[in-house]
Amino acid sequence: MAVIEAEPGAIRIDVGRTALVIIDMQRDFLEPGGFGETLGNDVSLLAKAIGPCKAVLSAARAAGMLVIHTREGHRPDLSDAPPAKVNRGSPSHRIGAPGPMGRILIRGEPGQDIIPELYPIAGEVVIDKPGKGAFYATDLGLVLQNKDIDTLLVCGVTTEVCVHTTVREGNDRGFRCVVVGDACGSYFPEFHEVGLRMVKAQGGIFGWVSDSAKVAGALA
Ligand code: TIU
Repeated sequence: MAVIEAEPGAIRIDVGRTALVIIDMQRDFLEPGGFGETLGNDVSLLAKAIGPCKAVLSAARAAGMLVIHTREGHRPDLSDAPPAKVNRGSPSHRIGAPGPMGRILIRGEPGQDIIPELYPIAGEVVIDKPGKGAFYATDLGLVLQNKDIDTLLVCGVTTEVCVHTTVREGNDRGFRCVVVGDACGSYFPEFHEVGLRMVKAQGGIFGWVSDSAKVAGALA
């Protein structure tokens, strides 16, 4: 058992029933020269989350916790990509178009893979997801059920998009979700701040918000 200091209140976790879920820490979203930067985003805003993610990942590995990494991406033939998603934005920046690190958001391309700093090791689960939420059209729920998980520690990018959608999905499925605030990031700082506030408002309507030092300290 461990107690994590968080808002709106401390949460007691069973480490054996808790999973660390790292959302979409992919090269195309985070690295200078990647697709995210090509769109005009300041990727340093996301890079701030790498150190805190690494600290939580190290603590989770040391504690023997289940670690799950997700990657947003699609099949090369785009058969799992909704036309409404593919047709968004200018043609040169669409899913499947050639990008600076391979075809944009296509599984198997270098840019779609996880950044080296947080690369999965043997025994960790990698979930390829076609949507924003990590539960949608994936076997994440099955993995969590089989491992008897009741609590998720959630990190990654971006706070208001894929992190938020996953937390909302997890909350509706009965999982207690603890968002590690400084281990998340957004291209829009105000969305990051408000996104975190939305999780913990109303007595923790979607879950809890903590930070990497508190989580790592609780797992030590
Ligand atoms: N992983 C994730 O959040 N995917 C996005 O497309 N995020 C944006 O903020 N665009």
